[in-house]
Amino acid sequence: MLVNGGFEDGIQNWTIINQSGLASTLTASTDAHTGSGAAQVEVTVGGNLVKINLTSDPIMGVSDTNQYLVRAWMKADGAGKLARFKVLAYNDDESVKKSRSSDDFPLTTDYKEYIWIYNSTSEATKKMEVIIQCEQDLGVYTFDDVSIQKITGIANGDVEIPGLFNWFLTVDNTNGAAATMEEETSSPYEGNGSVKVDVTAVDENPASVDLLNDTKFFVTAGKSYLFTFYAKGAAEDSIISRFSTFDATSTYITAVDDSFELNAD
Ligand SMILES: [Ca+2]
Ligand SMILES: [Ca+2]
Repeated sequence: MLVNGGFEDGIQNWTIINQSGLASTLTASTDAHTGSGAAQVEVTVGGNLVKINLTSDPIMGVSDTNQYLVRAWMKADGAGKLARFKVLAYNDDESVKKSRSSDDFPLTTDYKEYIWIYNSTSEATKKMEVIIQCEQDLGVYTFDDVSIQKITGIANGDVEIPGLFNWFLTVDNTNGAAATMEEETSSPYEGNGSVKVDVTAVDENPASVDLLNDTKFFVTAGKSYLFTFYAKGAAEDSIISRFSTFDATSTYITAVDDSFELNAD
């Protein structure tokens, strides 16, 4: 969705906006993560994290409410210097409809990928911008491979985004159930990641330990939806899958359950 997010065309399609007396310069760099181009911002008057904005060209035709995955490879000339993501969504009359920001990321002096899920939960918007803010400290910040993509279906269903984004474990320990969740990289079905649930105490209720993906998307009554996953476990372990639906006010409507016996593969 972003044009020139990899900075292979220099700094085309990107603008640096300095506010309130702060100062920085944006230049093309060859210190790339991939390809041969990156973007470098040198902050010469800093002191406020939100006043210098590396801003993308507007993304037009964004017409629905969704979740978006924002990612970038970033580094700084000193460890601990901060950067964060921001998305601005606009009304038709160009006024800002919604502004949302990620947590602050302390950067390192080597390239590392930073990831944020932007929830476009407001009404539909026609235009939005992706911004990187990086101006608390003076110095040089380098960026490459900035992207934003709409999450369709179940977000992070393949568990390839590091950090178990979108996955939650809920444990009802009223009758003694206990379990933990962790990222498992040693034996994924595909790729590099999977999610492992370690049930350490059981009760008689299969709903006491729930592995939950929090993606919300629109479904249409009367249509069929295919819900698939890969799972393994110890002998005689069994699981129940559940696909839940809610109305527009997040009130629970119904759920479809299925049960499966697992094996070790
Ligand atoms: Ca590049
Ligand atoms: Ca995987």
